[in-house]
Amino acid sequence: MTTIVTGGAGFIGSNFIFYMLKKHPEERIICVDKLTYAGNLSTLASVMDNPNFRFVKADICDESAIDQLFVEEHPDVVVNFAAESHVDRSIKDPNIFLQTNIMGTANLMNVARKYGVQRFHQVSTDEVYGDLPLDRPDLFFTEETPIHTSSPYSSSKAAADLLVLAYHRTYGLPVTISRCSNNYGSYQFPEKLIPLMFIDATENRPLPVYGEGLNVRDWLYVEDHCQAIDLILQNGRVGEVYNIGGHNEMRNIDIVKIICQTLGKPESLIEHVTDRKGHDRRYAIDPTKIHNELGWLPETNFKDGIAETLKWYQDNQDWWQQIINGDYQKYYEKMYANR
Ligand code: NAD
Ligand code: TDX
Repeated sequence: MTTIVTGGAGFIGSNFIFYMLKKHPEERIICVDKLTYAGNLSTLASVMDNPNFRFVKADICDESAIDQLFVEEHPDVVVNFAAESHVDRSIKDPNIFLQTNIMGTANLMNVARKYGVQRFHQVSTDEVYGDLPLDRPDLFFTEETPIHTSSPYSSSKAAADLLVLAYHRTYGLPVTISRCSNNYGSYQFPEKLIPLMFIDATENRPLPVYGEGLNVRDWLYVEDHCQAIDLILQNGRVGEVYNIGGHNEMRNIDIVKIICQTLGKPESLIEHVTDRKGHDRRYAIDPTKIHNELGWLPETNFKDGIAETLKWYQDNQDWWQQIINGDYQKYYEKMYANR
């Protein structure tokens, strides 16, 4: 069995590669990654010498590179993590999101159709459902919830999902889609809430909470997401969408306070800044389908997962120092100055 994992030098893709090489050591994994600002080859250092692993630097939009790879590797499965993934960047500059997230997915599927695969799995997001009101804790996203996006990022992911389903219906491509809630864990790029607040707090800088900080996200430990995708690859029904989430809703402000407490930093570092444009209020996944059909349940509770994650960032300063010493400072200036 040979699986192509796109975007494997990023946060969730790298964790998925580690998970798969450990869980299925007999299977071959080919990581395809363009190494954008979010991709980091050092993340994959521990598996580079594994004979069942190969890294290929390529853009998923590059038809000839992807075609050539299929000729060389005859993959059975494609798992598409590669994407522009940060909502704030999509608000500043949407175009690359349309290119990678929509055209890149179409390009991968065109090549997969040409050579044939057992499965094309699209890693999607709960953000395609839009948001839920804060005063209706009884409402959740199911797989039947209409697509109703807010940001250029979520719209590009929704467009890709529709294309994936169309390739199944029109061409019979054997697809599955997973729509997961917010992930946290090791190797997450520090533009996202938890690692960003960890680094700012560590360096005694202001913690920029958007608006009142009352927006709610449904947090899932990254390894639980990886396990769910593995189950979908093994036993998921072709043509189906599976929501992934662990009923762990938290307000942003409470996450930031946990980070302050864990690091022994004062909450006076918290600074309420101008809200994100079009900011989704609440995400909350109903994971009944994946639980009933595939027996999936998250294994890591938030208390343990966040402690583990913050410890990982404390123990792996080299990993994030390398990032914040590069273009990251310019990004931070652009995104947070005068906010
Ligand atoms: P990330 O930004 O950390 O990693 C994305 C990776 O894709 C990087 O390694 C980058 O170099 C690579 N990439 C970008 N454009 C590429 C291209 N054109 N060709 C090849 N590689 C390219 O993202 P992440 O947080 O790991 O998210 C992975 C996937 O999971 C995305 O599809 C995202 O939409 C989805 N998702 C993320 C979350 C979350 O909480 N982070 C939740 C649900 C779904
Ligand atoms: O500096 C910040 N201050 C702040 O208050 C940042 C970076 C974020 N926030 C808020 C905005 C959100 O309500 O924290 C919440 C989480 O923000 P992000 O980490 O940017 O994640 P989110 O926008 O919820 O999207 C994430 O989950 C779904 C991933 O980035 C997406 O790729 C995924 O699809």
